Amino acid sequence: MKIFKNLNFNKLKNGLSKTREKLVTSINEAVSRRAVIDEEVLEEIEEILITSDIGFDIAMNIIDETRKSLKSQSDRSKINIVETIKNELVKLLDEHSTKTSEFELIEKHHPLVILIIGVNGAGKTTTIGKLAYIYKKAGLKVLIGSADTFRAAANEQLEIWANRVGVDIIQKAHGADPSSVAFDTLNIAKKNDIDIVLIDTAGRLHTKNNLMQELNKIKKVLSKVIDDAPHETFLVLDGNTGQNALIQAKEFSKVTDVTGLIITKLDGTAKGGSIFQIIAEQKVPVKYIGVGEGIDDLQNFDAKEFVNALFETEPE
Ligand SMILES: Nc1nc2c(ncn2[C@@H]2O[C@H](COP(=O)(O)OP(=O)(O)OP(=O)(O)O)[C@@H](O)[C@H]2O)c(=O)[nH]1
Ligand SMILES: [Mg+2]
Repeated sequence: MKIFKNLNFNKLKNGLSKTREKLVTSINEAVSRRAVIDEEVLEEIEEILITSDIGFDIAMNIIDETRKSLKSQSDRSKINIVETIKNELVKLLDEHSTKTSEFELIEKHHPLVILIIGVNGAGKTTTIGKLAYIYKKAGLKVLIGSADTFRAAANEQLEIWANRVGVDIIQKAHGADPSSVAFDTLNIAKKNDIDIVLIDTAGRLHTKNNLMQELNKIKKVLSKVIDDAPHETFLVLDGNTGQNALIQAKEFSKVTDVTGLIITKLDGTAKGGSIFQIIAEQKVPVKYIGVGEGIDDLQNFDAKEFVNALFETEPE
């Protein structure tokens, strides 16, 4: 199976413009203001990193590593210090990345079942539409299960996406048991030789406890139909919420085994730096990032491409 990557460098670059303004522009200014790169510059950059949602510990760590790295190099040029910081950022993002894509996983699991979770408004439903588009474009047979039976308009919204992409959707009436939608979806997927199943879930129920219990129930039901399903549980986080996204990630991973993260709405925010903190704390790979509302605005996450796009360096 050919591994398919949805990655458009210019789109990524444009999507990250607000974060760039806050982070990279300040770093570049700090560097170009000085004739020599000394400790004072490093401290200034450290401060920029701390105030850019990257988080205190990570900022300190990056500057420490940069300091070390610069000591062992004779080149103390301005370009070199920015390159060193970029390398440290890539290292951090790469530390918990997985190299296995869904396209490899479907060789093992057929259908591959992906559960999409996250708080209300994070971008779950939109992301499912975009994922379905990516998978369909790659030639896979996709089925969507609409297990958000709580929000009145949820079915309709997901149906619009399914129609746009041209994939089938399984849904039940508003208020139906979400687990029964999940159950039906997997059975239908098995019968119809589906490659990938995407299950949408509610972001809000009556109480938070309810939501977590419901997710576990859905998982249990999925595993009744296919032993090891769900094979992936992607947590969708709104990149706009910065620190709040971190808290959500902690809450969800306490009760469920999150296998991948999807960070949405990076196009509308200057808080994109929080992605570094989320990865460092969660130790879970970021699979995709959302850089717009359009069908083609979900990008594969690649540490190097991300940092290059942030710093506007064209890829080699
Ligand atoms: N700009 C931008 N908007 C996005 C992105 N992803 C999602 N959105 C928007 O965020 C809003 C909420 O998205 P939904 O997909 O409905 O979120 P949800 O998690 O399914 O929400 P609930 O069903 O209420 O739990 C919509 O208006 C989307 O268009 C993104 O990457 N960029
Ligand atoms: Mg939704």
